[in-house]
Amino acid sequence: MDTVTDSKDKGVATGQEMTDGFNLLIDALKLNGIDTIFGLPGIPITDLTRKAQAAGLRMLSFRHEQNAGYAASIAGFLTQKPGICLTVSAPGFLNGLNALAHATVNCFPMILISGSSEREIVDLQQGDYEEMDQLAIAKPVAKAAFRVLHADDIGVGLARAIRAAVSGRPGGVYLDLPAKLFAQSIDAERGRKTLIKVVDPAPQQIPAPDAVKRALDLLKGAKKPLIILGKGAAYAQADADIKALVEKTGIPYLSMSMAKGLLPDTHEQSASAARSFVLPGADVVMLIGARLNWLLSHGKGKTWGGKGHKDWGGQKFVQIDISPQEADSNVRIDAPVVGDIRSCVSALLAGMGSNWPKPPADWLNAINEKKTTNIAKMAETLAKDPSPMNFHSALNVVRDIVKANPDAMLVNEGANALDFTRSIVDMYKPRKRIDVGTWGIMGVGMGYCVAAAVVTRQQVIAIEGDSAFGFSGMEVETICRYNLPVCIVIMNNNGVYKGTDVNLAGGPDVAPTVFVKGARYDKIIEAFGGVGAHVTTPAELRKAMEEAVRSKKPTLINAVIDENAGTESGRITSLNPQSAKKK
Ligand code: ADP
Ligand code: TZD
Ligand code: MG
Repeated sequence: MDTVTDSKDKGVATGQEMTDGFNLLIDALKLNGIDTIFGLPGIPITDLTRKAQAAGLRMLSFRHEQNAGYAASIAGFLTQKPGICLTVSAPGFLNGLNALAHATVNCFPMILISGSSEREIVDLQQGDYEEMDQLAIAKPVAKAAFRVLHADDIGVGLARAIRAAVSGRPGGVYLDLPAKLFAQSIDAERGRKTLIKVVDPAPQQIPAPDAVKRALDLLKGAKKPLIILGKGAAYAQADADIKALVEKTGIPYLSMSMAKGLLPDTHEQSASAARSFVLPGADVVMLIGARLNWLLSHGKGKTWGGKGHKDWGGQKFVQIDISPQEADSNVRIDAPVVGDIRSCVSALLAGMGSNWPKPPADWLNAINEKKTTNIAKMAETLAKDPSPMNFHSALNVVRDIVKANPDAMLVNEGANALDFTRSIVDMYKPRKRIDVGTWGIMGVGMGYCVAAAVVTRQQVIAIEGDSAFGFSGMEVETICRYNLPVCIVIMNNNGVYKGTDVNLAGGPDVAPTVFVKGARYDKIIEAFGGVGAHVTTPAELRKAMEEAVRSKKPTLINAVIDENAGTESGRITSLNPQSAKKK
């Protein structure tokens, strides 16, 4: 804080302690336990980044705001505290906006704080430097959006942003801070009094007893029950209770991508290896922090045993979710249990009593049979050592490395590189797998790596499609600059989905999905002092990954994969529109 000594300049008594918008914002963040900012400096927030660093906040500077934003969003998921992304006005704000929308869609708590230009000029559209009505643009993709015009409202502004981000269903919040605000000078004592330490930002939401009873009655009568764990369950950090519930019921479970590891994928009740058997076969399904969106085929259609894509399979659903509006969004929910997952799960556990019946043996046996067959089939495929290397033989190595390092964070994006990794690489602990999320977006990779390394202080392993990596590849410099323990493996099949497409017109340009053949992504990290490795066999990949984990040095491994190995869009080929058929 500055002490004003020149009374003429400030019009206040000599010796009066003053503060300003910069310092109030930093103090408000610190007061609320926020210790890290992901951002990119420039007008009007350059000094904010410097002062935040000087005040003891970890200020992580990125090369593009989108990556800083994705980092903030996943930091929110991992910590239950809003991840903070700080950007400049108009273009920087827009670069961060993608991540804000991503946070909202994925239910991650995040606050995008952007500097903006002056209201008077913006509202009259007089053409200020980087002029834009950012608040209006943020609103449709944010859970909430606020603007602060006076320094003594900074405390309230941040408090509102924090509450909006983490309470109820978490989401992305926008906080608009016009340039003039930062320099506003106010009496320090008055300023301190305006700050708010948010009390109980994400209040418990206890489910209604009759909702709990309804759910338990339905589960008790089930002949073929199934539990689906989603990333809301991972976010809730109620790991022990969730494990206790799953084990006490004896019900087989599926983990959605980012819920993998909540219970180990090798758990005897895991039905992942029998997914296409249990979804259509189940009679009662309990969703815990998972939405019936496209990732679960909207709860109907062939995946669920329906005949056409609009047909329900006849399952009854229990849905545990904090959002009262989620139930019935796609199909009928017979027993909604609305509340926070920790409270709901412990209420269910308490209501189950001591002699809860295990599910019928014929259902469990049928699942185990399928599992055994499918796991044996997969083992056979993984044991092959084809040349060139394919996704399976490469991921067999990754699977072993992750097994040996169960605390490592796994970042994953791509199409085939995503789908194969999800199904081949087992996870052993909660919140270790972070990926493309609800939208299936490319570009989260390097931002997630930075956040995962900084927030968890664990080794990070990123399995990246060569296309996916390109969206955030420049952040390799950021990873090297902060010397983070990140090992990036690029599954290089020369393109989007595969490298073998041809130009339908036969012209000189290559097909839209094809990249430079034999690209050496490993050279990129060498430019910044990291370790590059170029590997063509599983043995070489193993050696390079082991060395990366041992040394903890920033490492990028260019793993050459058979360019024929992938399929269009990986597992979701069917979502591509087909050309209209001739009658
Ligand atoms: P997945 O993609 O893994 O299936 P989704 O993102 O679709 O998961 O679903 C997550 C759900 O979890 C959302 O509907 C969200 O409202 C809910 N959720 C998030 N946090 C909590 C919480 N603490 N308690 C209860 N539900 C939560
Ligand atoms: N842009 C964004 C932001 N997100 C997307 N999902 C896409 C484009 C479309 N897309 C996919 O859905 S996967 C993918 C793109 C461009 C890249 C797949 O290629 P890859 O992975 O090299 O990353 P594989 O292993 O070759 O399939
Ligand atoms: Mg590829």
